[in-house]
Amino acid sequence: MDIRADSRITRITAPSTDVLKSTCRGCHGGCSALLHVSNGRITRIEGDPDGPLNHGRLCPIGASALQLVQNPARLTHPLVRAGARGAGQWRRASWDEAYDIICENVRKIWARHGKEGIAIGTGTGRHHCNFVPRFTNMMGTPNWCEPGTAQCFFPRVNTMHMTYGGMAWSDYRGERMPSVLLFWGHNPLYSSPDGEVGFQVRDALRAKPKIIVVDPRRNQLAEQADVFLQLRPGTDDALALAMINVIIADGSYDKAFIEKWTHGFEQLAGRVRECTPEWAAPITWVPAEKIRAAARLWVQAQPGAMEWGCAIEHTPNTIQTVRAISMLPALTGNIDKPGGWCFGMRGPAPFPFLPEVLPEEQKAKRLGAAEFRMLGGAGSLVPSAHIPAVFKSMREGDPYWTKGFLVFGNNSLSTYADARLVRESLAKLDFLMVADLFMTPTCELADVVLPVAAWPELEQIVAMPYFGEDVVLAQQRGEQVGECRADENIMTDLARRLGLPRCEESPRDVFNQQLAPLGITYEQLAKNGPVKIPMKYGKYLKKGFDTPTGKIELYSTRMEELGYDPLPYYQEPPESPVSTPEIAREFPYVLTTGARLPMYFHSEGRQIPKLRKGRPEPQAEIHPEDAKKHGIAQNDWVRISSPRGSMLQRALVTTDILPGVINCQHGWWFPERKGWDHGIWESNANLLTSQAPPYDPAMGTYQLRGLLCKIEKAEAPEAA
Ligand SMILES: Nc1nc2c(c(=O)[nH]1)N[C@H]1C(S)=C(S)[C@@H](COP(=O)(O)OP(=O)(O)OC[C@H]3O[C@@H](n4cnc5c(=O)[nH]c(N)nc54)[C@H](O)[C@@H]3O)O[C@H]1N2
Ligand SMILES: Nc1nc2c(c(=O)[nH]1)N[C@H]1C(S)=C(S)[C@@H](COP(=O)(O)OP(=O)(O)OC[C@H]3O[C@@H](n4cnc5c(=O)[nH]c(N)nc54)[C@H](O)[C@@H]3O)O[C@H]1N2
Ligand code: SF4
Ligand SMILES: [Mo]
Repeated sequence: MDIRADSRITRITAPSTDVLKSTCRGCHGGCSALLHVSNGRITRIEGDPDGPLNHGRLCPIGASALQLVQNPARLTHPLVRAGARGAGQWRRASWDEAYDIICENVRKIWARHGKEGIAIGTGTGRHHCNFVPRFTNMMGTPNWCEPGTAQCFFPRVNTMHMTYGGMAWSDYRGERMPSVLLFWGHNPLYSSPDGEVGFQVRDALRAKPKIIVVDPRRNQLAEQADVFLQLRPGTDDALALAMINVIIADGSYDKAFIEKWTHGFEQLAGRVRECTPEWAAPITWVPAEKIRAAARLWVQAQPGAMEWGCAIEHTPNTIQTVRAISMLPALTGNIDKPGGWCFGMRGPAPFPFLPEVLPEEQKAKRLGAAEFRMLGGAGSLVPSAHIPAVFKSMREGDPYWTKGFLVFGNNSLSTYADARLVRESLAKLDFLMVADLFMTPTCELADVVLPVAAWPELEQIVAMPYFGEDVVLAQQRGEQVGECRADENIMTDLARRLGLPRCEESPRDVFNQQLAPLGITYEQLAKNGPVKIPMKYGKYLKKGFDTPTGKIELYSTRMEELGYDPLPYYQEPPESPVSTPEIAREFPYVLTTGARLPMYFHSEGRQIPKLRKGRPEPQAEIHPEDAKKHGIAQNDWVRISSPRGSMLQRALVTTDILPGVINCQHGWWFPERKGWDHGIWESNANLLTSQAPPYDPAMGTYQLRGLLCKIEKAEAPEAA
């Protein structure tokens, strides 16, 4: 069917033809896009040649955005459950009726269980990600969560604030490109973002820098690398400590910079003294001489930029791993210098999260915050609740009941660890609301489902990079599909009906508050295009670093104050051939999950023909030696099992993966399948993962990579 002929797509009153300058948010966003609009319909979406970050390019997800907006499977009006939960029976409701039902249920839960009886859920950095913690504060509940936060980006942000007093980014904007690029558990050519960084990295690679890659898989970057450290998943902490050991033992660090601008170098040197490459080699499976070569190349080829990804945030030693890696740029002194690691210019005002409207006694009830203080307490920039604690409170009422869950954009059964436990938890709720673009398996479990606007159908401002904010861009509204509404507007509508504090402020008011320091309004930004704030280097020379000592804290006084180890250390993953040899006898392979694919954003995109064509089925990477042992041939179905569960993916037999390691894709479900679960129990990586302790002591992170598994050849699943 021609999806553009879909009659449910209605028109908005707009000039008969127009080209709107907008910003793609198919990922965390930042690529400038032109929306060609004719008679209220978008007819084409293309990269904006004037885009300061992408210069006209779009990745496959951005380039297929029209198939997202005008997809026949879109939710187009509110739905209210008309049968048992999960029975797939729905009736169409007006927005008024849907809001009435939501507010009635919220008030009932407030009366019985207090404001903390409601938790707010969301997903990773989409257009509305800042509005969610804001709405949570307005709702008077301390609890919001998303499957990222403790597992994604915030460990880097919070650790960088402890260590450097701010988030640093690789500098691709100055008079020179980096001479060495270190890609640590990060493949921006596929994952592009955290923003549009992928395109900037492509440009930086043209200047032929030296390349160091730390990854268990030989990805496209590793193929070009000068040094490729192919490590055992989950051992990045040991590797980083060994690299620091080499730089200190060689005496090749920038002595003047270390002396003047860092705190605790001697203590760090003491901590890593025994962490030689020979110590790290058997832990990481990386030969000692390669670790030395990488550390030396990093120092010699400066200025260097580091690109690090979520792979280092998917273990229970996340914070100390991130801390250790974060020190490599400091040791060379190439901080806030052209082609190095730089702090952003932070043009807009800080987002008004409104922590001030949440009463202190409510803050004190944030689930998990007392224990995980870098996630939910004083060590966090945007405090959130501990995921396992939220689900436990749904199941057991411990320490109190969470009875309502309002979800704005998350397919909970797909991306939280331990999908079965998530289902069990959601089943105990009195009320579940899910706002989404499509009828996901998680929506199918809800009481009310709200249809949301996709990025080309809404207004927003986006400042890139996150917590750097040098470039400020506008999203514009090109089309109205059905009765879809933007999440920001839904939150505002609900806030007004419930009489919440600051509900009088519209999303536009918030955008204008953010833009006030730039002296422009949303309208001007949308009309005139992105604002780029010129980079100033060496900002610390005047004001020091924004830490208690005014220096880069190799020894973190803030972490010490919060009760955590002020120096980084190695910890063996809790389930591994070393920690649990008895489990490894049955589950001999090290499992990693979720390495990004260019065509899918987590559990999204399976409905989009252009994208699905590229990867129609789930795949797991297996080394030929390992495949042979189990009689597994290319493209065979394989059952992958962990001590928690099992699932099926197709074998992608490749020498690109380290022998002994299995990498499986995450996010799989099959929107085309009938039945409420749409195949969510078949190929879901999070049937193998766990929400059980141990967690990262500071951040509460659970483990998505570096677990144990076994593989066997399997029959094709019936539905496939
Ligand atoms: N197309 C697309 N882009 C995305 C996303 C998406 O789903 N699709 N998701 C977005 C989100 S929320 C995030 S957090 C980012 C993530 O994007 P990245 O940070 O790039 O993370 P991944 O692609 O998950 O993993 C990067 C690399 O880490 C490797 N890896 C796996 N385990 C380990 C390990 O234990 N140690 C090390 N050192 N490496 C390991 C993988 O092989 C992979 O090559 O991407 C964002 N961009
Ligand atoms: N095993 C394993 N699990 C992982 C990961 C991994 O690597 N391995 N990665 C983790 C990481 S880093 C992250 S960040 C999380 C990501 O997890 P999430 O960001 O929660 O991703 P999804 O579960 O795909 O949920 C996103 C849902 O939002 C909907 N959606 C898209 N745009 C909008 C919108 O504008 N508004 C609303 N209301 N809905 C929208 C989509 O249709 C989809 O159903 O997953 C984590 N889970
Ligand atoms: S990288 Fe992200 S912002 Fe850029 S086109 Fe792709 S999905 Fe859109
Ligand atoms: Mo993420």
